[in-house]
Amino acid sequence: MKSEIPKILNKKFGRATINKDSKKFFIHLLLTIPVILFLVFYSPVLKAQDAKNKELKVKTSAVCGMCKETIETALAFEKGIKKSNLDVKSQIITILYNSKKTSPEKIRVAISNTGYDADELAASPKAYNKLSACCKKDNPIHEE
Ligand SMILES: [Cu+2]
Repeated sequence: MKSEIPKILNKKFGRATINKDSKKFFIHLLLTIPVILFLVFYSPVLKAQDAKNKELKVKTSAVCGMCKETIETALAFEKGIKKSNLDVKSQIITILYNSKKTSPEKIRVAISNTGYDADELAASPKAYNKLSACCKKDNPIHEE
């Protein structure tokens, strides 16, 4: 009789641990499945988006922070442009765009239409004349 007590305890304890383990396993599975599904179904989508997104660098005639504002704001409203960042010191604007919705040519035209040169494309004279005096391209590159 004495030796049967540990056996019963063992059985109960054993079952308890199995239940705990299978619960843990089940929860683990529930958490893991969505992650796997996400990776399987979304990675091709993410890759496809990466293929569409391209980077373009354009040399502009921007000379100050106001120029940067003007160009970046105008480009934010352009179709297919996701991001743009102008470095005033180098006058180079880096643009992330969707190559299915726009093209480097269209982007350069958009920049020209804000009054700034875009690589070989000269600024639209009409827009250039509207720029404030500090933003004219004969100014040296300056702060603010
Ligand atoms: Cu300016």
